[in-house]
Amino acid sequence: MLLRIRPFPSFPPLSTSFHRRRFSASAHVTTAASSPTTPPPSPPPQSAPPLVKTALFIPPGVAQDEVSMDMVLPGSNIVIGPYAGDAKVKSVEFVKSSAKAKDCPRDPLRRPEFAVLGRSNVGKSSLINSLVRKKDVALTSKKPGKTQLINHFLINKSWYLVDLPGYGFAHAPRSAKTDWSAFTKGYFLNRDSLVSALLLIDSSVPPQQIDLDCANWLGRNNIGFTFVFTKCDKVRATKGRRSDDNLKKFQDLISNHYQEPPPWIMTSSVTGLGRDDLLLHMSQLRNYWDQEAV
Ligand SMILES: Nc1nc2c(ncn2[C@@H]2O[C@H](COP(=O)(O)OP(=O)(O)OP(=O)(O)O)[C@@H](O)[C@H]2O)c(=O)[nH]1
Ligand SMILES: [Mg+2]
Repeated sequence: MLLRIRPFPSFPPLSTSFHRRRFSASAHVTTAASSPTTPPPSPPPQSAPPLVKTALFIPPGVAQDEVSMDMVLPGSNIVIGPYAGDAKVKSVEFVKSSAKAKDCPRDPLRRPEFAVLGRSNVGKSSLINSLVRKKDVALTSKKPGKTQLINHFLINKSWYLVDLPGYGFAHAPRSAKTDWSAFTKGYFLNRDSLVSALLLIDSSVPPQQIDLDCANWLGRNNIGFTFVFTKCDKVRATKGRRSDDNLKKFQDLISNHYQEPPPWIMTSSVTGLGRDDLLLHMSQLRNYWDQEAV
């Protein structure tokens, strides 16, 4: 069963409230976890909205009023709950490259899978290598369009990571352009072992409409996803285009579109930022899916 995130049908104008709400939420929920010597923060005004409910991703098995900040993964809005389990990657095997959705592995065990998608060059293959702690399990390149097929990797003989071709790189050579609509959409619409997508967003560039369109398409088709911000090591690297500014702008853009906030997490395949936390988040999605699938 997919963890469904319900989008609103279209994107309203940009709002700047998301970060304020999120950090207020943090202060609010910290109350539950404060030590006895710490003076409690003043209570929110009576009219304050239920902040925790609107900003954090609260997984199955966690009641909203039991959330405390020590349950939130660093650099993310993701609360960790009782379904989180062993997240260590012990083995990885390349299984198959498929040119069409219908050629993807048919697994009699129906082992769960996570699809990694995003614009060309966003860092999909690099993220997979980072998650499995190997340099070249998935092939990476400075040139966009390196991944042209749907590539399945089996992790710990129990679940799959799927590397998908990128979308939307206008300057890619013709040979590197993939008809993402016909190709990858077919995968998403027909893969009943898909637990969730990881939608990668390049934090080193300002928000791109095509990423918002992709998120909206997933939402409209009831495909659960996590926003994974990549290249977060590039914070402050480029003048006027800081990663954390880009990230905030992106979150502002999406903040009003979801009844339940989608999970998001900051990562870097260069420094390993977010790697273990993302694996932990995936373990809770997977374990919940396993239980529901019985
Ligand atoms: N600084 C930095 N560079 C990164 C990171 N992740 C990926 N890159 C670089 O970005 C480029 C593209 O990475 P890939 O992993 O091949 O990107 P992709 O999304 O798989 O690209 P396609 O297969 O073409 O769609 C490479 O030069 C990587 O070294 C990161 O976290 N930080
Ligand atoms: Mg790739």
